[in-house]
Amino acid sequence: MKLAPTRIVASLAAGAALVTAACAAPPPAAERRPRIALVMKSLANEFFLTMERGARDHQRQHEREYDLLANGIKDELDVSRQVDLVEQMIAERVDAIVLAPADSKALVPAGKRAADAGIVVVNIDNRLDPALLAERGLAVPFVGPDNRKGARLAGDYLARRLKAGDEVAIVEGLPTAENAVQRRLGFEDAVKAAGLKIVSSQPGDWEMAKANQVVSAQLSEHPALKAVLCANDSMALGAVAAIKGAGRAGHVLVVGFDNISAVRDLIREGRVLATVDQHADQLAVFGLEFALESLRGSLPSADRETPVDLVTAETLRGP
Ligand code: ALL
Repeated sequence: MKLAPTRIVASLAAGAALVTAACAAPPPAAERRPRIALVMKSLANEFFLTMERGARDHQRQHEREYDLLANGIKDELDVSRQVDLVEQMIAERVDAIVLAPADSKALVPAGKRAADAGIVVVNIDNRLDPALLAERGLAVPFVGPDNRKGARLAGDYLARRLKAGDEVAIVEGLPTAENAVQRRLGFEDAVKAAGLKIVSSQPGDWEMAKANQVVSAQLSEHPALKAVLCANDSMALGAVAAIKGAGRAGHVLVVGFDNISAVRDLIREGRVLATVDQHADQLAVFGLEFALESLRGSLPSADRETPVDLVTAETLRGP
C-alpha cells in the first residue's frame, strides 16, 4: 500500500509513540486504577445476571476509580470452578475480590490465599463460615442480607393464607451454603409461629430441575399438602411446574426468594404467592463500594446488612 507523505509522517509518529509507550515503565501503583474482581455463582440464574448488571452500571459511573472483572460459574454446584476463578484472580494480581461464595466452607482456603497475597477480600451474598474463618485467622467483612429475616417475611405472608395444622413442605438451597440454612430457619420460624405442619424439608440445591423432582415427590407423598416454601426463585419455578404437572394448580401455594422477572410474572398471574427481593443489583454495588473504601485505606471493619423486601401481587401493583 502506498501512503501519502503526510500519512507516512503520521504513522511514523504513531509508531514512535507506541515504541515509547511499550518501553516506558508501568505507571506507579498509586496512579493506576485498582482492579476489582467480582466472583459470582451460576450465571444461569437471573439473580446473578442482575447482580452483574448492577456492578457494571456502578463501574461505568465510577470509571475513573476502578476497573471491573466480572466472573461467574456455569451451574450452582460448580464449586471447584469457583475456587479456580479465585485462584485465577490471585494470579492476575487484582487489588480486590468481591466474592459471592457457592459454598460457605470450600471457598475459605482460596479467600485466605487471596488475603495473604495482599488482596482485599469482601464477602457478599452468602456468608463464609465464621468458625472456619476464625480457625484460618482470616477477617473478611460480610455484606449481605439477613436471610433468616427475609425468609420469615415470605413465610409469615404465606401463613396468613393457611390455618393451624395445614401441611407445608420446604425446598432448601444448597445445604453447604449458609444462606440456604438461614432461609430454612426463617421458613421454620414462620411455620412454627402459625402452627403449620412441615411434612417434608429437602434440598433442591438452588436448581429448578432438582426442585421440580423434589416437589413432584412431595406432592405424591402428601396429598393434603397446602404450600411449598422455596429458598430461591429458580426452585419456585420448578415447584410451580411440578404442581401443574400433578394437576394441583390452584391448590398448593408457592413462595420463593430473589424477585426474578419470571417469578414476578407468576405472582401477577396468581401462580406464586410471594417472593423476597434482596436487591441483587445493589448487593454487588455495596460490595464494590466496601472494597473501594478498603483500598482507600478507610477500613470499614464491621459487616454491612443489606435490605430484604417482601414482593406480592399488591406490592407489584403499587400504590
Ligand atoms: C444465593 C442467592 C440466591 C440465589 C442462589 C443461587 O447465594 O442469594 O438467592 O438464587 O445463590 O446460587
